[in-house]
Amino acid sequence: SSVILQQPLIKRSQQKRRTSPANFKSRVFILTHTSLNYYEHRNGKVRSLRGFVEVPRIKCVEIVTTDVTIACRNKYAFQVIHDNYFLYIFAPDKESRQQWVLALKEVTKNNHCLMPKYHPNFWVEGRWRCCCQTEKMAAGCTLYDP
Ligand code: 4IP
Ligand code: ZN
Repeated sequence: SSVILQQPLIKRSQQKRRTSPANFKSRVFILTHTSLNYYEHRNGKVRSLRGFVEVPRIKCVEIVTTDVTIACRNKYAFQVIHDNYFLYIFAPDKESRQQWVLALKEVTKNNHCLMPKYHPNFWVEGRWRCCCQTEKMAAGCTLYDP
């Protein structure tokens, strides 16, 4: 499948296990019509696939609006929600973030699993910063515009 967008961005670990660290990694993201893949970058070459999200599994793609301090050098956050995971990705500037969000919305617009509502802010210290709900999987508080 042909490449729609490719750029080094920073991602936060998705914390798939209770014991997962909440760390940030610089990865080369590649979007195609079928998946969003992220790779480790080595010696100026894109190498070793670290993870991927299949396009049909994506439920929501949106900017994160927050006052929370972002602990990595890229300050423009967006979210890719898939299955029960939240993939937070950090772009170096607003333009890059906008490009990624628009491209991801375009490839996912006909997905059957799109969420009616999402959380525009982060989950911090046991609650959603947007709506204060204390259940991580609680329904979103803001209408999703695909
Ligand atoms: C890893 O930390 C990396 O952040 C992984 O990111 C991440 O996987 C892991 O989270 C996390 O434990 P260490 O390298 O310090 O072990 P990457 O795959 O980009 O290397 P995700 O799922 O975010 O890709 P878990 O929760 O998946 O284990
Ligand atoms: Zn919320």
